[in-house]
Amino acid sequence: MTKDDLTTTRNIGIAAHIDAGKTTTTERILYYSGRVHRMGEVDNGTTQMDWMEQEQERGITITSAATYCTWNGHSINIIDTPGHVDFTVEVERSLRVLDGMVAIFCAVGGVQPQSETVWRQADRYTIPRIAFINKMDRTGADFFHVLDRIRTRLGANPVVLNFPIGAEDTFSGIVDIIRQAGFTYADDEGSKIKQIPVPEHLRATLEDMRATLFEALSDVDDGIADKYLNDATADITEEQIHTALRKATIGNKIVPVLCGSSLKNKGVQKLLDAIVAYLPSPLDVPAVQGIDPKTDETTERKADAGEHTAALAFKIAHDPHVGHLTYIRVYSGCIKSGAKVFNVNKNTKERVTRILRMHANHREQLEELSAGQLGAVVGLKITTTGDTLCSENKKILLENISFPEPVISVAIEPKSVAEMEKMAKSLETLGSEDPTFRVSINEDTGQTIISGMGELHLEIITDRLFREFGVQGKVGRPMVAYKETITRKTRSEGKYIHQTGGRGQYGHVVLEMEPLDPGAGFVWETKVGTVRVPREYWPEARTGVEESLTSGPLAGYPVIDIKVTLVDGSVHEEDSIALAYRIAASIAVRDGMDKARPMLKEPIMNVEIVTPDNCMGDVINDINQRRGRPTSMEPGRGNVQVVRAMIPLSELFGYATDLRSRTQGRATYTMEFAEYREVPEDMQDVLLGKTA
Ligand SMILES: Nc1nc2c(ncn2[C@@H]2O[C@H](COP(=O)(O)OP(=O)(O)OP(=O)(O)O)[C@@H](O)[C@H]2O)c(=O)[nH]1
Ligand SMILES: [Mg+2]
Repeated sequence: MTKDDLTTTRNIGIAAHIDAGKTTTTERILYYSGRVHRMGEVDNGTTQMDWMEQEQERGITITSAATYCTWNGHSINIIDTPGHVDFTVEVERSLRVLDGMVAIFCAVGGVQPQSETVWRQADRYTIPRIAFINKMDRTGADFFHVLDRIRTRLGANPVVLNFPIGAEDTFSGIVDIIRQAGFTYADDEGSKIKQIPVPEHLRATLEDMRATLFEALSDVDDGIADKYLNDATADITEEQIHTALRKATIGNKIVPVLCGSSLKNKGVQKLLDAIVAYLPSPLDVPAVQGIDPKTDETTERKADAGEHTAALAFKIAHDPHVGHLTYIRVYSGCIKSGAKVFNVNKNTKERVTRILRMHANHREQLEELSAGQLGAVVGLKITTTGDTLCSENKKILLENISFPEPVISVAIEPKSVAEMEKMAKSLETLGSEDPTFRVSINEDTGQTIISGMGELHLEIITDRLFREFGVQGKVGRPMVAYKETITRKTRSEGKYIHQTGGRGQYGHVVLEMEPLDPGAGFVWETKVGTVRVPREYWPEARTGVEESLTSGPLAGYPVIDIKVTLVDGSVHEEDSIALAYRIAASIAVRDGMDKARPMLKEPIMNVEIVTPDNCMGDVINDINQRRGRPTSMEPGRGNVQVVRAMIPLSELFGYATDLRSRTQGRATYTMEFAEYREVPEDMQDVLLGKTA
């Protein structure tokens, strides 16, 4: 890829709340760009992007799908992500490797909870973005209300580039602020666009919006600032506006806002124009940073095909035709078909046998992938999600992708003993695709337990297990995935001395354990001299600690939010060996746990309920009954209230049905994981079987 090719490349993600219209918009993008010749519809299961059986049946996206198109001489790689909160990991890993994002909002629903979540994710990765207010044709559509919510709820600086002519069933086109013209659609397909003068009643709005635009651009462009302050905005050229908009968007100073109705084929071409005009190319984003594993120092790689190779594996999938696929983003250098790459995390080389450009579940063979490109490779067997691939003679370790802990589990039982092996193998395959899915064995009952992000997540996994992998078995009822933690700081000692004839085994450590704030996970520190405990045994001690923490003292749940410090220990001149330090550390943990007052922790969910005014009292009472705590209430649009609350997940099973019957089906809710919090003592006793 030449520099010119990179300048005209866009790697973008489409993210939003469930049902906002991401997939529909992507399908329209593919159609208008000439990539496909028939529009796919979510509602009759004919989309290119939602190709999994489960996706087509349910009309929702489950796994992010990559595709590719060209527009105005630019190549656009697009990842369509799912909106359902159970699959948020798909958004996380996509944003990690993309340069820009299109956030889609429903013109009726506005800034819904999951739109806020993906917005915060994009903030974390400082990803420049465009907002597209979709569904302008729906009853209740209100462009300016959503615009206001983007400003207030997301704290963004939205700058309108086009606004609707009409709304709901009179939505007929858009006013382009920059060109100061209206555009309407002469056919249902939205391909024949007609330019019209701006309707008289929208002229004042146009002037307002232009003033806001120039004010925002004045911050990044002195030329525009000058003309704006001197009332000479008529002299500002379209070219100047585009340049300043691009700069401001890439600098994350503003968010361009567009509108349309993807389903009714309006506004999508303008969105494509904006993607090309304002979202960054791989050359516009900062060089990727990583660690040089030799020196532990920060280093970087520029988006340049001539540099040493650096790429990140962000997704594993199993394709029925080509088998194990590893999706990668190449940041620098180039990866060639048939060549070997070095996996830094696994410290080994692997051969890339084929390179593919994916279009949902179709593929096109490529000879190489170079800096700034996304693609899928075949042949990598041990590479997992988050691993760095690079040149062996110039290594770099890119930051891994972080994934949330599963909060819910179910037991699954194969129909017969013969099915057991098949099930275990299939679960392993599913687990390698999905880092938020875990498999474990309950030590007491011998049952296989699968854990994940929510009921839907586990439902899809078991459905795939039965249908795609042909396993026969049954699924238990969902259970909360509890965790354990400690509440008191302790110091404990572990000694492992083993004498058997020849050389003995000696390991000795002293550990300090202390509780951390919710969400902190596991932190390890070493505060010991290398004479007391030689450096080579430190990683062993850590491994021993981590292994012991996978099963807590109360009921065998993983221990979280804990800091363990190696503070002391000793060596034996002849007998000290690595393994003994690992065992000593686990003895110290086991011993320390009991003194550290362990507690159970349970997942707490952020729940947002949209309820009719007159059901509000009932809804709040019910939240309290469920050990929940309302955190805010505000009037929504129409006669509804938006109630936010934090409620333990264990109290939310069956909530959908309950809420429906309480409000005659008029309230809706969404929830997402907030944090793990200690279980009240009396409940804990019940859970641990201490009281009847
Ligand atoms: N009225 C109207 N409906 C739309 C529009 N865009 C999409 N829809 C409908 O909204 C529903 C959801 O559309 P999708 O494109 O699947 O939404 P999504 O954001 O991909 O949903 P998830 O991937 O499941 O999060 C479907 O029934 C679409 O037909 C629109 O512009 N107007
Ligand atoms: Mg979708």
